[in-house]
Amino acid sequence: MKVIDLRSDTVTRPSPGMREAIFKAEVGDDVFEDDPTVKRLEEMLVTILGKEAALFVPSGTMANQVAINAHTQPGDEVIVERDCHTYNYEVAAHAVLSGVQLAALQGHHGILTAEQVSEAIRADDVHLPRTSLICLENTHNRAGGVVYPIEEIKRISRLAKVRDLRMHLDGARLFNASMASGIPANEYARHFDSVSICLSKGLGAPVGSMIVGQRDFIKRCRRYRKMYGGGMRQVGILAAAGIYALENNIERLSEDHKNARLFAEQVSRIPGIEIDIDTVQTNIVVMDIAALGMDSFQAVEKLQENGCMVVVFGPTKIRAVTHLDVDEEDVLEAIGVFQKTFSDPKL
Ligand code: TLP
Repeated sequence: MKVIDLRSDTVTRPSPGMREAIFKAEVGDDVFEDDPTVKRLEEMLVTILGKEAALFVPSGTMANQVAINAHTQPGDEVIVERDCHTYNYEVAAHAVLSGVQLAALQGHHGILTAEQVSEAIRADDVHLPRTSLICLENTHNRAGGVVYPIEEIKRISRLAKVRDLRMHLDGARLFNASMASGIPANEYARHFDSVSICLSKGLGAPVGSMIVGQRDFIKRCRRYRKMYGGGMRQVGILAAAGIYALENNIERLSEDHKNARLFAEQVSRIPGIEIDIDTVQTNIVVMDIAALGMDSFQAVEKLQENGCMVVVFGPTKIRAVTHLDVDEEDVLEAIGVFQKTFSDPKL
């Protein structure tokens, strides 16, 4: 039986063109900084995002964690949104590896306002942790792929400058935000000291994330990457996939967005499934299935039996993500699986 895999945009497999680029990659030892393909990828990101330097790392989690460490001192506090990836899905690495605590503020659809951030900045007092960093996420995964409004980013960034705080962007899906809003990725990046992006999500590379920022910051990141075991050797074979992804797979993200919209519009018509259509701005669809009278684990299991894989996203929430290995026909099939699974009165 064919199974449509909508668990994440991380599930894509390298295309023949990407595999050819991997096959042909020139390599060197990247810990000695002499892998020419890694250098080329890093230079590409520097140009695309308009920063001084870039670093190739194995994962989005490592990118965020290395950046947090390079921006902070142990005992600092980092302002984040409650539903962000760093707070929820990075195994509390910030606490273990950087010795910082997070001030996790509740946003609206993952978006914090400058006023909320301002209120959370600690006063200079002997009892209190020192606020040193603000991390935002664009697009916001748990909120359903929501694009961070650029005006709010500008307001928060102005506040950060006045209060002498650093700004990091978890831009795992920054190119999705850019394609959806029409705002160039470097226009988002401009307002942050550092940005992480993932090559292995919607862009379709098998492995890899990048951090960009100022030269001295990236130098510190390079040390933490090594410390975390992320110094890689002939990794040009993976960087080649990243270059291919940047050259070929950014523009097409809008197809994923169209497919997510189609999926959300049809699936939201199924009685018992709630989707906040306003949040479906990119390639992620979060569904609340409380009214179906089953928990999300049961729902995911039944969907898989019928031919569609999605993930549990909370006790009554499930998530579907469109990506470059599913086309409109697959999405129509997935909609059919949902209709069949949840319209059965004997559920
Ligand atoms: N997200 C994964 C899961 O971990 C939830 C997914 O399937 O969406 N930032 C954001 C916003 C992310 O969504 C993710 C991965 C990461 C960072 C971490 O990237 P990796 O998986 O490469 O460590």
